[in-house]
Amino acid sequence: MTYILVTNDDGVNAPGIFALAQAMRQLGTVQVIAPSKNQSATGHKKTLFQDILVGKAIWPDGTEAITIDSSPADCIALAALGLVAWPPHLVVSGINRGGNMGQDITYSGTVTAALEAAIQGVPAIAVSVADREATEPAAYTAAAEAAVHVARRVLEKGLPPFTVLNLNLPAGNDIKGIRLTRQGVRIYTDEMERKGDVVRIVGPEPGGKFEEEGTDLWAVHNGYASLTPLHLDLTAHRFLADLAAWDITL
Ligand SMILES: [Mn+2]
Repeated sequence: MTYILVTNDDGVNAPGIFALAQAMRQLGTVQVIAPSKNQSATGHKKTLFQDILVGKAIWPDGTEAITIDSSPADCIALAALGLVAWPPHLVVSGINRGGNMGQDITYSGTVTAALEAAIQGVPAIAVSVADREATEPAAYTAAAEAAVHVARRVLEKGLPPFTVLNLNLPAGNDIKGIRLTRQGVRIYTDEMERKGDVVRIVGPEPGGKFEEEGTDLWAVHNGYASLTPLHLDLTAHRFLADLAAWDITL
């Protein structure tokens, strides 16, 4: 029996993870292990030598989800350490409320949960909808079905070591098709709000260089699902030769 672990970063009660877990049951048994509250943009946070509270949430459909009072990466790390049955055949993270494209990926708890699975040797997919207004499970229907299509292939074919798939969907349930893409370039328009010693970073959903055909941002901006393979090796391989020419010696 195929066994799939589902997590997210929006928290166990977010509509996206409910839609994702429901859809993944088409492929096998699903275990949900998710942050107890919203952990968006917490990045690849691992909690060491600190207490972490474990709990349980019961969804309206009867699903018993394990909750972790910490990051999405901690959910997967703890799963791999035996908090739930391990290893699954697949880890799926999402469906995130808001796209995870361009430089979003190292901020993203959705993507870093998938990267943690890759570190633990399990194939993983991160799934996001580029719509911050998606507040109902129905807004995730098409994304969940797209995730099932991709997951079915990953279960057949596997993934290379330290590689995950990053799936992003446009808003709405009318998707033109899927494009294999590379990571694009986000243009953030964050602002700082300040009240005395208290500051906040705020900003709208960032745009990007949509004219760069072949990128994740381009595909989603043009109504396509975007599927990008990501690798944990962040070495700037193309810069290595130039760096050698600096002739650094000690
Ligand atoms: Mn999120």
